[in-house]
Amino acid sequence: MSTPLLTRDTVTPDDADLRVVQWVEQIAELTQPDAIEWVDGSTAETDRLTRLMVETGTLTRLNPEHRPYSFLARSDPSDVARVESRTFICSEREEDAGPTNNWVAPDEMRATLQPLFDGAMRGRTMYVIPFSMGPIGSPLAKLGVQITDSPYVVVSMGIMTRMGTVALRQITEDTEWVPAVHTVGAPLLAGETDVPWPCSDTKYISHFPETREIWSHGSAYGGNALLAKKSFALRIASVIARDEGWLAEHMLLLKMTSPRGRVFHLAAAFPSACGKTNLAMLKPTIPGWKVETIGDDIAWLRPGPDGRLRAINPEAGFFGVAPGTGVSTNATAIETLWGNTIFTNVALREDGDVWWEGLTDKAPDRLTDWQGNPWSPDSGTTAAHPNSRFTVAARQCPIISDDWEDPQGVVIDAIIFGGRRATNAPLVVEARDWEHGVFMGATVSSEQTAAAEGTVGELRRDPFAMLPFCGYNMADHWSHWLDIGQELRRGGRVPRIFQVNWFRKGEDGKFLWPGFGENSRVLEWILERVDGRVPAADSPIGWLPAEDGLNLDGLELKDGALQQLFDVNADSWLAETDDTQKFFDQFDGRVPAAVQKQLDVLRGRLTASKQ
Ligand code: OXD
Ligand code: MN
Repeated sequence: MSTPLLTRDTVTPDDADLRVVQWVEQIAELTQPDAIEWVDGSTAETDRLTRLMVETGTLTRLNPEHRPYSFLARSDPSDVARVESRTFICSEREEDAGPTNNWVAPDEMRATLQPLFDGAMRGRTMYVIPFSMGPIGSPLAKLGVQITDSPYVVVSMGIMTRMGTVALRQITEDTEWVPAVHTVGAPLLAGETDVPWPCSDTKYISHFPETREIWSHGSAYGGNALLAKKSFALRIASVIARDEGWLAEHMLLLKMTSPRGRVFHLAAAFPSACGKTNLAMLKPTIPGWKVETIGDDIAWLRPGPDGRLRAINPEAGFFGVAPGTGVSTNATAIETLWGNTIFTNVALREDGDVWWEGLTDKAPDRLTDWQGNPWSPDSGTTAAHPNSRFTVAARQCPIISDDWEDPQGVVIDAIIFGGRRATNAPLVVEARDWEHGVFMGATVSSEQTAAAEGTVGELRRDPFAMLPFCGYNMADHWSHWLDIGQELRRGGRVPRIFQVNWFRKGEDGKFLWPGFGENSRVLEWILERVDGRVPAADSPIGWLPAEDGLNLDGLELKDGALQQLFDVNADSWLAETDDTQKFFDQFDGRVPAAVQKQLDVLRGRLTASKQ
């Protein structure tokens, strides 16, 4: 079936795979755009789209003297974060989505979406974005094609993925590719003028794991709309990974070189807005160590032919949280943002540059806030939205690692799970073995941040930091991790697993640990453990640094802080194990026996420690 649109105006690339062309025709017929553009990924194209968006008011060009080739976007105030309550996993069977996902049967969801997508792109241009997650041609990479009616999404996808002709050429007759359809859900009637940030109150971010499709309606913000990121690289990829024997995880990747010159690679999972970008770009405060960045959000990990766990960053850019990223906290990120950056929902300075809370210690006297209103430090509001973002190419990072695009992936030496916990969780603890590590991942809990809608500060379970991102039953995800562990064990090279918490607070409500660059001390301990160079002390919850094990040279901690950072209070831990049991009970018997056993062993150890 072909539409007049395609035959009349559209330049369909000659080498486009027929399945892609037919799908594009089908979506055009459904959504009825005014025009169709196949995105080639060229600079000229980005240039044209950014000019267009400056004209329509979607983007403001920043002062090129301060921020060359950079733009500010202000979203609609109703469209500022991922909407987890509107995110759906539409597997055939409810139990395959599991209790931590919103489930709707695929037929029912299709019936709901059909009228919403019908004519949804009227008055707009439909863009076709072929993209590769992972270096082009890497055996670990995967392909997708996103259709969108938002030029902001096109330009952002161009930063976040390898987009355009290079990716389209990878799709041939037998290649698997994931189709992703996105509309802002705001058709324009003839003569109607557009708003700078079109969106709709009717939001659906829907995933069909069996058919590996994504359909998103109503939002143009971040993970709701840049479908390569959370929707593909985590939700759909986690399902593909389960079926193919690998892992798609919400993890940063970094390379560390020790003073002795040994190179390590780490993968670390943290819930959203817990400082992943800061950790990925850490400036060590301890002499001799070097940190280089590979990725700040997502890792795809697969046991390699040599039996070792290898990982790639499937993304090509950073979509980082701006507030809290500052000259004193993450100077590397600030350097990365020198230009070629899209800022969304930050404040605008009078000199045409940007500002957000935490960028500098002192706020400028006058700003325009993220909603376009005049702002001063007395306004009583934040100038930037707490979930305001920067979108920038990873290759602009001054400490990007030379192996960040290694098509074979980097070998992982250690895996870290973290959360934002005011109490209980120690600064660092090492798992006894892979199974114990899987238990640690399964029981991560963290205080909620502004990255998604919800009550900021509320403690919630966030297993593997994947709560909003696992495309299948979370308990099956733990079984899959156990299987991967077995495979790695057969190869004889199992990475060690650790849990960290930079956010523990003392009785005065203040953080006990300075964080940021000082976290290098914790990473040093982790890597010295991997290297077999430092002893550890047994505890009911795992291996803690032995007395004087952590390098605290030159660091002034408050009296008693160290003891509080590692305090294991058996009673509050036992209360937490009760809560964990309740959490496990939700999964109707799908929690793997090995994970349940870890909980029972932990309870036994805690009880014994009281005697
Ligand atoms: C992100 C998130 O944007 O986790 O990375 O919300
Ligand atoms: Mn994330």
